[in-house]
Amino acid sequence: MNNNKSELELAHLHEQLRSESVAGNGLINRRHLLGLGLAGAGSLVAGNVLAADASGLVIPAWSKTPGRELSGYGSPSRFAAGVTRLAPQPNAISPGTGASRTPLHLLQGTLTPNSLHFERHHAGIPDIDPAQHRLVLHGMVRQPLAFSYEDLLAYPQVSRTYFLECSGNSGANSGPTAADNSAGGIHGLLSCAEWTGVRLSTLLEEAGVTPEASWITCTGADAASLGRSVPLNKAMEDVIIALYQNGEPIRPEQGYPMRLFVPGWEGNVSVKWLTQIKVTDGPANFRDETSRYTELLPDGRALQFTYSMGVKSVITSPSGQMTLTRRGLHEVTGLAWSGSGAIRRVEISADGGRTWADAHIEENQQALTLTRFRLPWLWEGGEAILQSRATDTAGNVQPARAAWVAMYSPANRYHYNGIQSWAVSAQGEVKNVYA
Ligand SMILES: Nc1nc2c(c(=O)[nH]1)N[C@H]1C(S)=C(S)[C@@H](COP(=O)(O)O)O[C@H]1N2
Ligand SMILES: [Mo]
Repeated sequence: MNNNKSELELAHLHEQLRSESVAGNGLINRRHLLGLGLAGAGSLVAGNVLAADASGLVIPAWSKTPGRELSGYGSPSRFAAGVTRLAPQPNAISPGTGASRTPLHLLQGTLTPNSLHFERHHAGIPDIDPAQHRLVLHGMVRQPLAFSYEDLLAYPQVSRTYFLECSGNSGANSGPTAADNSAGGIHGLLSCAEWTGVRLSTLLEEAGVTPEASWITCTGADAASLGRSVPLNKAMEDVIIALYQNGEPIRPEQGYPMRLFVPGWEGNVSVKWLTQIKVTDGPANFRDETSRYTELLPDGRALQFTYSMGVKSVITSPSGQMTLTRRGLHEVTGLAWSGSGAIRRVEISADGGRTWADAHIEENQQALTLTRFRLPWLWEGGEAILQSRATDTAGNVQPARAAWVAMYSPANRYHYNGIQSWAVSAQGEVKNVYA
């Protein structure tokens, strides 16, 4: 291989790219990059021009003998064994209580594999026998009903793709110092799946809600008896009793055999292992909507029933604790979402918010799901601060961290949706910073 030639060629391509920048510090026009064709883009990504040589033609061992047997339930390649949930040390008193996070920085696309869906349990995962489980619908209804799992499977079902986010997600970034952590470690109480189940409105209509009713209160069958209240209009609008997740029966971690799924709202409201729905004329004021999952304000008052998740985005690559090992072209990519609609726009900055460029997102994004964004970035070994800023179809714009912090008491950790800043050092090390 002729290295001089490749370096010259590379310098020429970088020059061309620089002339097509869309914002400061190396953000590149994506259409222009694609216009360079495979030769240009490919050599930039490889970092040099690859010359075909005989080593590429050697037949590897795995091509010479038949591979292993089939299996009943698939698992990832052993070479991808590091792609796991980020689980903390188990709680000594109650090992099933706590949270594990989705490794957002190790995944692509927008759907979370079921095995990597984040977990948040207040009293472990109950081992529920669907043949014995019941969902009771009672309270302000003409006819109370009790459904078995089999009963529910016989109802008409719908499939919808929705994100699920814990309102405690990203709470670390509301603290006084920026934690040294990965994108998943900070923001991984976020997942997205296709949920299939029965619309709650179907069951409420069958039971016959009485005119004075205005809320439902829902309880899980776990030892926490987690309960949450939901206004009746939301319950009738798009809430489902989810039975399947990405096509297979919902996992025990996610609420097997059934969970409430409340699209766009804080994860805590989507009661897992759902066993009771009571129709009422007011909220129950459960523990998780009074002492927890309320937002303390600077004046000491607290917000209650902050249901919808704010507009938000995070760059998943390059992101915290990664190291860029070569100079040249990289793709900045990440996820954006909102509880108030679809994502309309994501902007990216590589200079700490001084200049911004629109990232590429696919057209016609659906509401209440994850949106993947991408933008080419030419990193030539300088320092950078990468940020992303999302706007939703309702016109909400993701706030700067300082603007978010100013709205709440320093003690509040819920509903953090400030802009994430990743600092890139001249050595290519990427770190969480407050910018
Ligand atoms: N019954 C019950 N439902 C529950 C919980 C729980 O501990 N028990 N955790 C809640 C919280 S705080 C969140 S963020 C979501 C997490 O859902 P997941 O574990 O499927 O990701 O479930 C909610 N529903
Ligand atoms: Mo949560």
